[in-house]
Amino acid sequence: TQGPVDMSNFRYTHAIVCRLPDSYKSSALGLSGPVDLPKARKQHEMYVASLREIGLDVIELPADEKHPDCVFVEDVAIVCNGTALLTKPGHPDRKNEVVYMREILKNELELPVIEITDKNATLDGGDVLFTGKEFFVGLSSRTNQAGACALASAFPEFHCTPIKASLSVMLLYTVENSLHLKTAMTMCGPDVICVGSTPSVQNILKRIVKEAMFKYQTVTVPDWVAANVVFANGFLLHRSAEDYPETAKVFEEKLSHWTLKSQDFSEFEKANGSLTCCSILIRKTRHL
Ligand code: CIR
Repeated sequence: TQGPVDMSNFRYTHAIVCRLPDSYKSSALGLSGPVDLPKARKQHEMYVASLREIGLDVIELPADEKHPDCVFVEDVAIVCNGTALLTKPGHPDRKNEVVYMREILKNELELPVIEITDKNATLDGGDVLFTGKEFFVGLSSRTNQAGACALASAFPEFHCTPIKASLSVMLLYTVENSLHLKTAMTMCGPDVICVGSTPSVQNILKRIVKEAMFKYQTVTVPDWVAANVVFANGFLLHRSAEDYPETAKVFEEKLSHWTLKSQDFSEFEKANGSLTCCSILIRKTRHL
């Protein structure tokens, strides 16, 4: 049996985001279609506004033209339990995104920052699913076993399980060369995993459930990309009915006990970006 629902690991005080550089339009990795930059900026503004409405102090990093993907801050650091782990981004073009992030985490947020020393390790934050009780790490084109080990040793208080992505999903994504575990599943409540209905994603979920230390419920949505939601402070930020009507319906039917906030995110999806990608959520117990 489960204990009482524990919300504490889904309460946050701060969020780090990064403004969108112009270079995103032409040079973001894995672009699948032409980006409407003004529309992307509007979507990002709405996203930041939502984070503020959720009650977060939002720290905005300036756009970094040299790093077209810098808007996807989730990949460069994992913050949990008051500690930050700076990652080793799996794509060479993104490695130096950690430089800005280190500075903010240390100097502005005054968090202890752990660096990965293993030269062979690669780790993208998008592959790290924290359930509030344990970690799952997707082994992907961006994240390797050594990266998963680095995560495990940075947060020894939590169990950490590496999960191999299934072949079909790998094939699907090798094209874009960007599979992140969290693109396909995220937490949509304490002990509740939101996941797409496609067989390949369900296959990954099965492995997670089998290896998990704790029990989880699931909410299944028809559009697997829209299973990526931000759950924070009792709010659920999800893809809009305009982007994914069928999935938005599921959220309204099954998750209306949270305050639902809907978000258009088409221009970020074009570069394999999802809702969680664009922020790092932090809980500071002590006020700055
Ligand atoms: C990349 O390929 O790195 C970016 N275009 C997309 C990163 C998405 N991040 C994420 O899923 N956490």
